[in-house]
Amino acid sequence: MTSDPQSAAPSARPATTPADLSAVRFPDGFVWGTATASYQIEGAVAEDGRGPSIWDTFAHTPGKITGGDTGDIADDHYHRYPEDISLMADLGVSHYRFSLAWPRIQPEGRGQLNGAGVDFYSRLVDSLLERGIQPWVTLYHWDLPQPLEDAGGWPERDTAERFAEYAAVVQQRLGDRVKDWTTLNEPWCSAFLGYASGIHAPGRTDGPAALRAAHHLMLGHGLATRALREQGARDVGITVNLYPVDPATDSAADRDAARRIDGLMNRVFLDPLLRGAYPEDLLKDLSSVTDTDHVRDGDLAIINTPLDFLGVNYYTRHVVRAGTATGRPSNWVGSEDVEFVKRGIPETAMGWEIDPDGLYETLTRVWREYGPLPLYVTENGAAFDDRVEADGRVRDEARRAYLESHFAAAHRALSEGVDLRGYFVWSLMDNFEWAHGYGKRFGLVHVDFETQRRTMKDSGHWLAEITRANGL
Ligand code: IFM
Repeated sequence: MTSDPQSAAPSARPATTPADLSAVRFPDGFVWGTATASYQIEGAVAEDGRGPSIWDTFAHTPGKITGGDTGDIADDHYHRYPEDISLMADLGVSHYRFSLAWPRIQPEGRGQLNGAGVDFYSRLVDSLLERGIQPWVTLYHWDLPQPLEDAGGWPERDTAERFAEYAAVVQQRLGDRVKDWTTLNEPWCSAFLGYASGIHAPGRTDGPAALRAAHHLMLGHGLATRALREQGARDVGITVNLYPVDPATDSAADRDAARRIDGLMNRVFLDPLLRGAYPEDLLKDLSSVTDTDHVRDGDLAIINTPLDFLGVNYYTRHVVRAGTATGRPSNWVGSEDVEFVKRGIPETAMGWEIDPDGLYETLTRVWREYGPLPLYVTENGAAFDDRVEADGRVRDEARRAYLESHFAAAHRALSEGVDLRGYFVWSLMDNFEWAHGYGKRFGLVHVDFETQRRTMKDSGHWLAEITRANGL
């Protein structure tokens, strides 16, 4: 997830933490987890028959990633997963959300299975279960097999069909032990960062292609959901990254800018997934950009296949105003003129404003406008400039405070009736933060990328108390 905020400041909204934290208790059975993604942690990109993904190609293209970093080694999780599972056990989490590298399982993105790739995930799942940690599998967290991109990628309908086939074979191999499935992680990023602004793989800058990609990602989700269930899966959902979008002022132009960005960010996915239709106003906004010939009869019914849960990833809020287009490639297809405004409130190392109220608003909005349906926070967390001090500790007080305020915000939504079932912290450990490389540390566990030494941060020790107490 990446925003493109610009300067200046409307009235700042303070990040709030409730006075009485001891009242924050979560229901019995509440899921506490940590999350990661394959390309961000695994490394071993050419081992045991794994094929190249679009992220291998992109990261090896000069100028795309800060410092020229790549995921070639990453956290070397492919070899060190037993140690990483021990760290999860220390955190006391009940669940681990991770993604499968499609090119490890189907190097060509179709047909022939790579047995060694499946075996890796099978070992990982078994090892988690041995430690009493439930695997929560995301099928796609952005590492499309390169041969599928060479054939046109997500803007092509065929990719959605290949994705459903892949989902079915994975359920056949792992479905005896994996209960919870997420089809896609953050299709907004795949579509708009990947095909519109091009700051993520595959790095294309083609607005209409991004809109076709968004549709085919959702179609792939719907087809995969049906394929998983036909093979016996019971708990299937999708994860979307949602932001409240506020106008910078009450002017009609700023309010319209907020409506348009909300359409392109949130409702473009929520409406088809949960209502079976694209928002009318969004279609109107986009009518001069593209036609809808790629949307075939029956697609929206497939996309609208009932979900067992919705995963929500939350990091910050957008504040926007009407402005002028820069002419540079933009995530905001058809609304390139909208400017993103900073409010002058504290930020993380990503430059994302810290706004726990936005999590409360996001969860209650989904519940009010699209629910009722079970929700999980499938990602929330923060990057800060952490370092291991001479005494071996990582004093990441800012991350603890960030998580505490967001847990409290989620609890507030829960206490108002939202069916929130769990919370996954992003991330288990520092990892490859996409176009930012290794410079942005989101982990509860610090990783020294020279030595691969792992160090539990203070926030990790604190989280272990939260998971034990099931409250703050
Ligand atoms: O690292 C990413 C993750 O892959 C998807 N959600 C947002 C995280 C932080 O940017």
